[in-house]
Amino acid sequence: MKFNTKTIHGGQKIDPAFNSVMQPIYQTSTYAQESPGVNKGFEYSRTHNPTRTALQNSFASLENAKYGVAFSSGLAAIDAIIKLLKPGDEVISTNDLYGGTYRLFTKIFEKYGIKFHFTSLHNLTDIDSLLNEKTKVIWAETPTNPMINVFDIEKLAKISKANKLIFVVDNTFASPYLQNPLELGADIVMHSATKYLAGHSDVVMGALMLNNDEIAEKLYFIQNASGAVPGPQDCFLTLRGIKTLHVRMQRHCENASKVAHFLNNHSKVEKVYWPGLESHLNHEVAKKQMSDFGGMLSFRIKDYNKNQTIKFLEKLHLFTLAESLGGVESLCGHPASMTHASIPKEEREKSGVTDSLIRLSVGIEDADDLIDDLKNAFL
Ligand code: P1T
Repeated sequence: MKFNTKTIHGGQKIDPAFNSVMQPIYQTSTYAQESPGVNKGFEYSRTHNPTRTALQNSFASLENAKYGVAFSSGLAAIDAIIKLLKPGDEVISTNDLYGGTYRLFTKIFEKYGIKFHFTSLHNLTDIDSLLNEKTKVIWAETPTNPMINVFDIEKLAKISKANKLIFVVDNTFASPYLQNPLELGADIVMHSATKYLAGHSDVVMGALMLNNDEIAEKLYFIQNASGAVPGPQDCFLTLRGIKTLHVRMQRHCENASKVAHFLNNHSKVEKVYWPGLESHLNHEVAKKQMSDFGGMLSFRIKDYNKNQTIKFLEKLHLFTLAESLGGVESLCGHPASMTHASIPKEEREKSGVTDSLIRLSVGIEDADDLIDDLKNAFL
């Protein structure tokens, strides 16, 4: 099955109860048993729910994975992965990553004795210098949030394999439409399905996809034992969103390209971060591992300070000032005071998240209207 068919049919079956074409919302916490332990495979909805099972099958199909695991948010999915570790274990992570992921690592898991090293994953010798017998995981986002850096997944996978590590790729910004990290050697793919997968800014959801039987068994155990599971209504909404992922992504990429080129040619713009631009530091890697360049971009306006940057954002109308990304509507954000506020200033500035950085999630409206909105904000 090709990707554009998988979004609609991947892992899906006609529901046996009434042959409904769409997956029903099984809004139930529990299931009648004929006798203790004798049931139709469902006992309690924290453990299994048919709507969630259908979604997990869709997740797996999108990343060509054997297993899909659904969580109540992207962060809950990340939390489950780190729970595979034990005190003393170490993680090498990119230093350019979603602020909430950084907060979870440093404010929650460091307390339990897990050590996180934040470094630029571009420099493979930096990784070498951090590797030791306690290292268990390499954690990469690509493209990164919010600097839109692109890391070479195959190269990182090689290092990870050579050192018997678990290599995790947060694939939220690309979506499975643009890249499939498992095929490039990653062990676990993670998504904030809140974003492109669900696609309509109406649900919070996390996803893990993987092929390894042993790790999958542990993650399903953690999913049930820790209990951060999504409800059936949210599973339904995500399944419904996924059915149009390919057409939405195509338009996100087209519109982002137009917006990126407009900004790149604007006399007041200092720098645009979008991997489709030849000037992007990792343009060649992006061309190699992504089928297009995505709907997320960041930029800076020449000589703007924090106040001027925020005023610019306030002047936008079609780009709504909001957290999140990946929905059909365009959003804009100020990472330094919004999505990345939980990273200390000194730390975030090392990766370029300064007060003048603006992040755009380019939606699927008419690109001319989006560009007009930006033009007006420059006036
Ligand atoms: O919000 P949640 O579904 O829990 O996902 C967390 C998450 C994980 N990874 C990446 C790359 C993300 O961007 C996010 C969430 N990000 C935002 C809310 C944001 O505006 O960047």
